[in-house]
Amino acid sequence: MGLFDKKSTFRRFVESITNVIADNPTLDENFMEELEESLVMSDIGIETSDKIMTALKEIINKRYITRPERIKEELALVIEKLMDKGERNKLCSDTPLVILMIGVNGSGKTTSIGKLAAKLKAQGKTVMLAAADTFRAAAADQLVTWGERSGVRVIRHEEGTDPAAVIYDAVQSAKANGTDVLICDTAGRLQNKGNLMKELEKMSNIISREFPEAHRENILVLDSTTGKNAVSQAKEFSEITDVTGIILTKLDGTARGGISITIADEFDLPIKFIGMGEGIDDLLEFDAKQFAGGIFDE
Ligand SMILES: Nc1nc2c(ncn2[C@@H]2O[C@H](COP(=O)(O)OP(=O)(O)O)[C@@H](O)[C@H]2O)c(=O)[nH]1
Ligand SMILES: [Mg+2]
Repeated sequence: MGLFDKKSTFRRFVESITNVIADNPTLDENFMEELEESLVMSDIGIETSDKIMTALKEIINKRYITRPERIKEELALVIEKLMDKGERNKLCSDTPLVILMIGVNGSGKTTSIGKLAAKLKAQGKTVMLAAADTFRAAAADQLVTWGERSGVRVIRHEEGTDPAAVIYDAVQSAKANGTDVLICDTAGRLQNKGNLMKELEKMSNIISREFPEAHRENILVLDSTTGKNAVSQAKEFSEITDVTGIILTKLDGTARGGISITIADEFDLPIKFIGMGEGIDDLLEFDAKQFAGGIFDE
């Protein structure tokens, strides 16, 4: 089996392009119009669809492509290019590293932290988690469970305490222990944008002040099943903080895979990992070539 479940992630997209090819014997204007329509109907934003079409037309002209069947292959290459952000697609490998995990409730932050902790540990790194989503006790409990599963320490406080205080303690502990990677869980209450911005800023300032030698990542977690909402969250979070990368979750349970292309292109945000399930091994490093190639993989 390939990267994606053929019944879900890119089903709609692939089916509609297959139909356009079947309905059009030649690569004429009609073909191009129907193709563009397919892109837009598959959760790919207008701007990004435009860009894809322009690139495709260029390739068709340059290489004298005449057979519609060739389009899938070329389309995959265009998508790969849009999503490939080079080194930025990789998680910073320098240590010490502090990762602030941000995103709205339910997007998959805590789960992704658990999976990432296990992955980093398997690479031989020492990892610590900070339960700075102090809004609900259940959130910290959930992180502790993941900590036990992957065998990493979790710093937590009482429910309702200042999340910045958790960050402060976690940073001191990470420094004292020479921890390679500290991953901080946060509460993503986007409905109070001003407050959230202040909270994130405060946490960020504490890390910079107390741990200036640490490398930093601010990773935004987006639930791909929410479609256009994920796109608007990418916009809103990039406005309130410096997002260094994306984890796109639940690609296993959606037919809206097209959203990934829009997010990567429209905001120039590198996808670093994709979530393909709820299990500890279901977080995959993003690779543009493998990803785009996987779309049309039979
Ligand atoms: N199918 C699937 N479910 C996921 C994935 N990532 C997270 N989830 C589920 O989404 C729900 C919310 O995740 P959680 O980590 O609690 O989100 P948070 O509120 O952002 O911390 C949980 O039921 C997770 O098991 C994924 O990649 N695939
Ligand atoms: Mg959580």
